[in-house]
Amino acid sequence: MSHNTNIKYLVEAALFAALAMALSFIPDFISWFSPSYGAIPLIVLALRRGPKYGLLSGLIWGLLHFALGKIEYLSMSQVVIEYIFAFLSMGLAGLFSKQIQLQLRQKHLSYAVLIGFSASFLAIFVRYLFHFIAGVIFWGSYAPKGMSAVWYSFTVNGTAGFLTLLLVMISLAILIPAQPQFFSPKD
Ligand code: 218
Repeated sequence: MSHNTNIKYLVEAALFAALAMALSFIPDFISWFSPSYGAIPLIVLALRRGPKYGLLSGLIWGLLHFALGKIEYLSMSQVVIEYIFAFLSMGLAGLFSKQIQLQLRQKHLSYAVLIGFSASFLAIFVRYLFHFIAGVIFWGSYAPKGMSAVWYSFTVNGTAGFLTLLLVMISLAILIPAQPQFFSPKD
């Protein structure tokens, strides 16, 4: 890989993180159950460029929350779990990058979409597992009277994670067949 391509990949990772952050400003109509719209560009970038640039992009997306003051702060360890580890794990979708590109080169669009679904499931499951754990440890006192911290965190983060997965799967089912070359770039 030449020096120039490395710079190009870094710029793409930063651009897609910025796009994900911009989408994080969409107002939430259904309060805490809201899906994470930024997961769409982040997972697209991870599938396009692989785990290294995907994880970098996820990390930048998480760090942008600090720069723009969009942190829900309860404690130092809570913030590290929810804004570093959780957002970083979105890049795990990139582990499926080689597989999706193999299928796309062979024009197997349905297989490519299924691989995209698997990548999304992995990334979003791990991210919301972090939010679930943080929810049990740090957000339990916000549970309605009589509701356990585990059940409260599971319903809140399970719903948000499920809606995020649904949103990303619908997006990939449209984007991969429409723009296969974007997921399998020549350089
Ligand atoms: C029960 C509960 N409530 C709130 C949070 C915090 N949380 C949940 C999901 C996503 C994010 C990142 C910003 O969108 C945060 C901070 C929680 N973990 N659990």
